[in-house]
Amino acid sequence: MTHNIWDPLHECLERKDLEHLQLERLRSTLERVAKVPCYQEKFKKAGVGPEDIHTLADLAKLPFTTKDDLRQNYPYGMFAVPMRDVVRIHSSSGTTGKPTVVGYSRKDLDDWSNLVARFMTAAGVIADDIVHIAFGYGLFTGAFGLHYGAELIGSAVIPMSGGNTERQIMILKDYEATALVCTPSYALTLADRIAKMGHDPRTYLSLKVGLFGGEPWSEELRREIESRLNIVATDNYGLSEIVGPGVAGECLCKKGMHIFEDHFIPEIIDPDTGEVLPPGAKGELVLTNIVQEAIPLIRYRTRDITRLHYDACECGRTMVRMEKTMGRSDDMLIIKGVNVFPTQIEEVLFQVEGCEPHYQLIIEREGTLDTLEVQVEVNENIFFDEMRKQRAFVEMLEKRLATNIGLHAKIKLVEPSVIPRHEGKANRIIDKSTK
Ligand code: DLL
Repeated sequence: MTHNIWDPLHECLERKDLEHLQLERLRSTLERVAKVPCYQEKFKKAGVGPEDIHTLADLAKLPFTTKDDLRQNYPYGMFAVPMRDVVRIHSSSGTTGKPTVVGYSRKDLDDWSNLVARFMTAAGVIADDIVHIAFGYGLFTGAFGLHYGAELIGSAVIPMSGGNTERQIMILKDYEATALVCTPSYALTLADRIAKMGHDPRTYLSLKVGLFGGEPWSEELRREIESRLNIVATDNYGLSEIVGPGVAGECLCKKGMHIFEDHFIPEIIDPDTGEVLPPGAKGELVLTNIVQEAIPLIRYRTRDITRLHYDACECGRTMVRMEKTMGRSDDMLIIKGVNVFPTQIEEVLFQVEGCEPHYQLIIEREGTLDTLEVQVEVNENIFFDEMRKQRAFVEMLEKRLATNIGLHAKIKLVEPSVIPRHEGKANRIIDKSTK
C-alpha cells in the first residue's frame, strides 16, 4: 500500500485522525495570525477570534482572505514572522498590477520540498530519474518548488529554466531526461518542435513521465500530450499565495489531485454568496494554511472552480481529491449570456479529427454583448481543402460548440503553426472588447 507514497504516515491518515490534526494545527496557526494587523482588523470586524474555533466546522465563522488583502498589504504586510526568519521570497506570476508577495521561513522551505516530493512520488518519480525543469527560474514558484522536491527524492535535477526551445530539446535528448516539468502547453510546444526538427517525438527522447501544472488543461489535452510524447502526463496544482506547487497532485490513478490536507484545509464555496457548499458540489476552492510560518493565509479565495471527492482512492492515500480546475472564475467568459471556460472549448475542439491542439480566443463587443471568435489550427489537408468542405468543417465545429456547451461562437480555421506557441503559462485570450 505504501508503494509510490512519499509520506504514508500523513498521506494515508484515517479521516478522524486527520481532522484531529487539522484542528490542532488550525488553532495554533490562528494564534500566530492573530498578531498580523490585517487579521486583527478582520477578526475584530467579524466579531470572531481564535478562541471561537472549537471544531473544524467553526472555520466557516472566519472571514475570507483575498488577493486584494495581499495587494493592500504589499509587499510584506501579511507576514507573520519578522524578516530575520524569512529566507526566500517569491511572488505570483500575474502580469497586471502589483504582484502578490510571499515569504518562506527555513521550515517552510523544508515543508514545501516535502509537499512537492509527495506529488512527484505519486506520479512515479524516483531517485533514478533525471528531472528536466523547464519552468522559468525566478519569482515564479514553479521552478524552485519542483527543483527542491525532486532533489529531496534524490532524482538528478536539470535546472534548464524556460525558453530557447531547440536548446531544451538538445539537453532533454543528450542528458537523457526521464521526467519533464513544465506547463502542459509548453509540453505540446516541445512535441511540435521535435516533429518540426524532423524527429518522432514518441521515440526521440527518454521521457517517461510529465509533471504538468500552473495552468488549466483539459483531459483532451492530456491525451494529446501523452500520445505525442509517449509519456504518462500528470497534473499538479498550486498557487503562490498558499505555497506554490505542492498544494495538490495526481497519483497514477489519475482520478483527481490529492490535496495535502495535513497542510491545507480545503472548502468549496458558492463564489457569489460565500456560503460553504456540501461535499461533491462544484464551486470556488478556498484554502487555509495550517502549517506555514511566514505567511499563513486563512480561508484564501483561490477563484479556482472545482469539486472535491472524499471517496477512497485505490492508491491508498486518504487525502481528498480535487477535480481538474476549469479555470479561475476570473477567466470565465460570458459570451452572449453563456458562461464558458476556455478549457471547455478546448475539450470540444480537441475531440475533432483534423483540429490541432492550438487555439486562440478573440473577444469582441457588439452593442452590450461580447462575441467570440475561436481561431483553431487545422492540419494541412483541411486547411487547403476546397472551400465547400472547409465551410462544412467550420459549421460542424460551430454546431458542436453550440450543442455541447451552449456556446455560439464563430470559428476561424488557421494554418498549422500560426497560433503563437507558449513558453510558460499559455495566454489564449485576446480581449478586443472595450469594457
Ligand atoms: O502557478 C504555482 C504552480 C507552479 C503550480 C507550477 C503548479 C506547477 P501562480 O503563478 O500563483 O502559481 O498561479 C496560480 O494558476 O490559482 C490556478 O488558477 C492556476 N493553476 C495552477 N496549477 C494549475 C493546474 C502557480 N494544475 C494559479 N490546473 C492557480 C489548473 C492551475 N490551474
